[in-house]
Amino acid sequence: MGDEEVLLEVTNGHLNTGLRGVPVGTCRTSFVTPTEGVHYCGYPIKELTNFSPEDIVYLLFNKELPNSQQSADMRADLAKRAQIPGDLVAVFRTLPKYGHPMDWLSVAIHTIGMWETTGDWKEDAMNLIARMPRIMGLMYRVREGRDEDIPADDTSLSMVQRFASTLDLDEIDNDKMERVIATYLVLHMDHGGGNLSTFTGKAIASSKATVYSAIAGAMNALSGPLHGRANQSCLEFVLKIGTSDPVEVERFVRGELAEKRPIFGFGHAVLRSEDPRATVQFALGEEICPDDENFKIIRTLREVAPRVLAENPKISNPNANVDIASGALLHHVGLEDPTYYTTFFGWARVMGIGAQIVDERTIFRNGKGTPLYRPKYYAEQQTLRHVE
Ligand code: AMX
Repeated sequence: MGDEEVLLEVTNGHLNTGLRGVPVGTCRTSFVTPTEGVHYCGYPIKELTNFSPEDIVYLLFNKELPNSQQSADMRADLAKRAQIPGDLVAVFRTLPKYGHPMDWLSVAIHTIGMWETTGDWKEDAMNLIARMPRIMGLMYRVREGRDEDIPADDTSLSMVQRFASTLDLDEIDNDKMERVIATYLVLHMDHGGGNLSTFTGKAIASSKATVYSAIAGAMNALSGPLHGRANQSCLEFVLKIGTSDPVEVERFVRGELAEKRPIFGFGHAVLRSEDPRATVQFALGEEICPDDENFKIIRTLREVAPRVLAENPKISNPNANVDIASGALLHHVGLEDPTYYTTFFGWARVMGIGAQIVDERTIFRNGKGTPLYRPKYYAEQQTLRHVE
């Protein structure tokens, strides 16, 4: 597009709408279409689900899928960067256990940034990505009061295996857990340039604050119930339904709508069909836990809710979104407390947001980087006056 091309005529009606639909910039890592959902560097997400999270990190930073050597090099690079440069367990021990895990995650990222920031955008982003599995595992353990005898971090393992081995839960099918988390990470890494947490991270980085400050801020944005925390609400909603009987589920859905409460896991601002990320997770659930009670509930919801929601013509997309299935799958593999679910979303987004920050700071505008964010606000109800 040429510099003079008109992209949008901004009217009064655009004000105070949260920049909805207002063009702001460009994004090299992903885009979202109403029918195919998110694409990473051009690839529809459903074609990427058999790649490892490490390979998708390579894709987001290099804009190409890795060959086997590049894939091995990426793993070796992450292993080299993995060690957390301070005693995170000691910091976690000082935090209130009732604090939300997203707040713990944000504190952890900020703290690591205080211990060590190189000032090089890509170095810092890659260092943080490499440390996330251990941060996640330690957060879980300390918050659950399991802060003794923590296994050493075996950096030769994959990112997901490092998390699972730090967590070290008894009576868990580790292979299943790793499969669910790896799929989860790949599906959630990036979602265009304008979602709130990504936008927030890039806005903070535009002040040349550190990657750690920018991503801690992005995690705070993600923690809100209208953004990342929807996945926590979704499983809480499924647990509340408590039955997979279609008649009961339909009664429940209608009751929630009558009370003006949202049907979690359905609807989307951009998509106009079922989110492929939901489709992928349903297929995974059919394979690994078709008889799980929560999975049976979401299977029924997937049949019932779109039909009921479609009765309201105001609802642009009555179909399942990404959040419908992830909670049931995480619950099935032993991660039963939904208050942690947004931290998995955060873990995934550290990779996408990290890649987007690196693009904005080091590539855009011929390497000069996007300038300090400064959208325009008009004064409202502020007539000029003077102190008497
Ligand atoms: N349940 C009940 N009402 C819904 C609904 C749902 N699942 N989806 C849409 N609606 C309502 C909206 O609240 C809105 O009502 P209003 O006019 O009274 O404000 C109306 O239908 C039109 O909404 P829309 O244009 O179709 O969608 P939107 O862009 O305003 O909202 C979303 C999108 C996701 C917030 C909405 O579909 C919703 O609240 N879904 C349930 C919560 C959920 O699953 N959130 C996770 C979304 C995925 C994600 O981003 N993580």
